[in-house]
Amino acid sequence: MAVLPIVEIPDPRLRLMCEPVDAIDDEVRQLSTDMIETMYAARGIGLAAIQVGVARRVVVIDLQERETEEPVEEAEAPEAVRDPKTYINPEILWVSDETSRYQEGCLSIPEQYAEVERPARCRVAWMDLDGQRHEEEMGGLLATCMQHEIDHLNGVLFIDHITRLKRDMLLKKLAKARKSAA
Ligand code: GNR
Ligand code: NI
Repeated sequence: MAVLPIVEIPDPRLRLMCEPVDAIDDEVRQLSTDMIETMYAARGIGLAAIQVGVARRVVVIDLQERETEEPVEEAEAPEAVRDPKTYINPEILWVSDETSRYQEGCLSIPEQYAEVERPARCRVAWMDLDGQRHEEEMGGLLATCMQHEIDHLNGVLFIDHITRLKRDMLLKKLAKARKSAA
């Protein structure tokens, strides 16, 4: 188990097209375990492998681990509410015409948020860690998070979905925050 460092913009690895996983082996299982631990440590609700520097099509999601205003001690986060899922080679089969808007954030673009419009529902196929194929129609935050994560597998970031003006403002804010933290 390991908390891995998270790759942040403008790291060019975030723009790579990630490679499908062809065999679920110990390496993929270890990657999944480390990604889940890293996601919880960073208080994210999802994580794509490229965010820890691995250009493979692996995603972990746990919507329970919502970001909160107050920092919660690791020991206080009840294990019982944790329900991490690993999605291998996730693929979007269908999206709804209806859209929804969420205030999105990304662990690779720290502490910057913007409203993103995406299809409200999507049908996704994936493989689990046992090599079992699944297919499910998703809505709500799961649909948004899944689309955000699958974007990562294709080198796409949420800032690619907002206007240039909003993107430039967000990147300026990030540069300023990094400068004052340095
Ligand atoms: O923690 C995260 N929160 C979030 C909020 C709205 C839409 C998507 C996300 S995913 C993000 C973690 C992350 O960067 N995943 O790639
Ligand atoms: Ni992200």
